[in-house]
Amino acid sequence: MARKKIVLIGGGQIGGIQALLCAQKQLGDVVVLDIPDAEGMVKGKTLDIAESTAIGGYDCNLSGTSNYADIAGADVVIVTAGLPRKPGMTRDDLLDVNVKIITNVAQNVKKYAPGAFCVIVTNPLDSMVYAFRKVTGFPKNMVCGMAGILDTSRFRSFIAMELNVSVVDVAATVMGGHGPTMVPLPRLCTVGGIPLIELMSQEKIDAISKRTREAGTEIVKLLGNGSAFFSPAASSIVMAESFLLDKKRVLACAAYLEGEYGINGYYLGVPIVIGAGGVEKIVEVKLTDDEKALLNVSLDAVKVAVKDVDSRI
Ligand code: A3D
Repeated sequence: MARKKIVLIGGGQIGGIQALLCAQKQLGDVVVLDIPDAEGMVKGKTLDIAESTAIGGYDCNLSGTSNYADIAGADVVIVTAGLPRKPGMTRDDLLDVNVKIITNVAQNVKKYAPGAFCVIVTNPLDSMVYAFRKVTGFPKNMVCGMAGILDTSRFRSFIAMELNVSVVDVAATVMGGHGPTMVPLPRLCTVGGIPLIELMSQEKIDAISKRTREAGTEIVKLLGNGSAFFSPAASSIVMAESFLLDKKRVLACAAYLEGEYGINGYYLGVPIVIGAGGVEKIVEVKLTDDEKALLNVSLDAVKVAVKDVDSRI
């Protein structure tokens, strides 16, 4: 069987780690595409990773390019092209610049890799994945956004740290838009099969939910220049892996909703199943009235950004 082809559009902080993870997991051959000014940078990064494969014993060809013809035949396209946040910025502050970048990327992916499973990572996430799909017109099962896996991973990590238990045993989901209105769902969280609410005080749970909502900003402040990249890279590669290996993982991602959760025509973070068919299923959880209200607040925030996108493309 021929190797799969994974295309990473944007070879910056996240793109570089994604390329390394693809090689280490031997998911397929990797092409990293960036703007012409950054072509040397992506050629250098991919060559550097290629020179590490002998040490790890990973069979993977890697290349860097600024030529979209090189993405032809991609099985997976992951997009991080765009600006990241700086301290003091919200994700929505990026919309103006990033919507232009996503439009350009989407036009080229449509032309050169129309059969790919596309994962968008560029912020503001929920409106950028919407923009990408609007420009490409790709089927909804082939375009989704990475955010919920990261938000859920942050939530799970904080719970594991607090309880001093293995993070592997913490199962959870965070829904909604990727921003301060995201919706951690402690009611659905379990630790080794035991409901979290039986193991932790409500105050602690509230504090961890708040830290989760602000986790991206916490990293932006600490780094001082740019935003999180290790965990976003790992989160997006999980999605590619589930597609390429038909794992059918249940993962919180931004999916296009057409009636699910009473929402129509927007991308929002919900649990989905990713397999060889792309987004194979949207899992509908029965939410309490309070949880539904929080999800709707989050949707309202996404709607504002989507309206902005619609006025531009
Ligand atoms: P950075 O290191 O700046 O890399 C972005 C790369 O995109 C750079 O190498 C640019 O040269 C490249 N680029 C810019 N314009 C184009 C274009 N038109 N075509 C191709 N490449 C282009 O940023 P990063 O890797 O840290 O972050 C990338 C994006 O991911 C940003 O928008 C972040 O806000 C976003 N992000 C999202 C999450 C989510 O959870 C959704 C988390 C962290 C970062």
